[in-house]
Amino acid sequence: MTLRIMAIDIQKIRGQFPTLVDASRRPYVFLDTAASSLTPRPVIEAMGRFYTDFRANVHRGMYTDSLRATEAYEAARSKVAGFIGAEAEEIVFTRGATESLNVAARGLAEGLGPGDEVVITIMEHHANLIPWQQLADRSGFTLRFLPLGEDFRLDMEAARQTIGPRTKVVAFMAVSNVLGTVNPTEELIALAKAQGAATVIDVAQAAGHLPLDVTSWDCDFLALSGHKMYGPTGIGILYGKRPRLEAMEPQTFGGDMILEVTKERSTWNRIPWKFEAGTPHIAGAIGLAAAIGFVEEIGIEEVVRAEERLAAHALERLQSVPGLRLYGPAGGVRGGALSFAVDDIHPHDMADLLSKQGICVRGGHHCAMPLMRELGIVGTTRASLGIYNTEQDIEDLIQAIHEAKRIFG
Ligand code: C6P
Repeated sequence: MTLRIMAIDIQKIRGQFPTLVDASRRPYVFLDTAASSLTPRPVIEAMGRFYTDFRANVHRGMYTDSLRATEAYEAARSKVAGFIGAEAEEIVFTRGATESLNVAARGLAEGLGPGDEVVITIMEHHANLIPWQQLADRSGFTLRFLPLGEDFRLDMEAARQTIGPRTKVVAFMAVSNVLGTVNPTEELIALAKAQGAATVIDVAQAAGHLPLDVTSWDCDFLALSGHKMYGPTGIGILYGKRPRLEAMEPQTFGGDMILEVTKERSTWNRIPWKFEAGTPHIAGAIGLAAAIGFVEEIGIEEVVRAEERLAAHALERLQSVPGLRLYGPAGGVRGGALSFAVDDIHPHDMADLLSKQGICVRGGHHCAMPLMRELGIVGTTRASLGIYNTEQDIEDLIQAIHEAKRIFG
């Protein structure tokens, strides 16, 4: 079945998502894709087929179901590779972006010590901050932060000053989960490469929303989660450039990641399997491949266009609410995370009042506490967009915010 119609048919897309078509849920307006997207039927069905048709472990059995499971699992790896412009061997399945970022950070920190610097941004999710903090404490390297400049975007002048000869790693998010800011990925990679520094890109909020191409970016590592791009929870990937992965020691030990084991010592399997100890999330990988298929059916360019249009509309509508402060770029290229505060209503109260009206948003610090401190706030209310959202969803949100204001008024 093809979902590609002249302009995309959002109603048809919505029909693919069980929770959106379940009338018993109404009112139900889902605006929390940045936390975790909804899952379309093709993904649920692909995972179901694994459990009903060929449920077996991978890389172990010689019987048909095990061979089918292995084939589907490795085909999923190839699908992910194609989606981001990589080779299949460069795709390591993980539990999600958090695990991927931890693995990349530990691997890169191996060679770092006092005098070396790792540069991240002030808007990072804790998943791309705490691993570096911990490793800096142990290894003695310095962690430096790129600040915000105008309109909640990175201060690139400061980036040019900060990324220098001591910089060994530049690790940053492509799109902010709080501000919706789209960071200048190519420019940051160029600054890092000019200093011979490694690059780690957190695309948790970009995957499924923007085109990704590790070959043209020429980055060293990239991390994403399946559940934010219409895939299942508990699965993600770490992309690592082949020589990087080959040079990196495995961090988890056990079955499947070895070549030869004696009582005294062990040798490692080839990449990517040396990083996948134990039985993997087979259904998750299959589901992730189906999610990529779902996005590709629509067409990533169409996704970008639809989300940009809706984000522009949402910004305009939000800014029409008296007393609403927006935390994020007010226009231009941006992602679908729309953070705001209204009067002095606490973000948790706002999220709760919206929830009572059937609107699903997130309130709080969004795992970005240093950013909140920088902004001088405890948190925001965040509405975030996915491919299934409509102008009606935005209208319902605006009405619900007015109602919350009235209750607090
Ligand atoms: N952000 C949010 O509500 P995991 O939890 O491993 O799938 O993803 C972590 C992560 C890493 N980077 C970015 C930019 C993210 O947005 C997230 C997850 C969710 O904003 C849950 S805290």
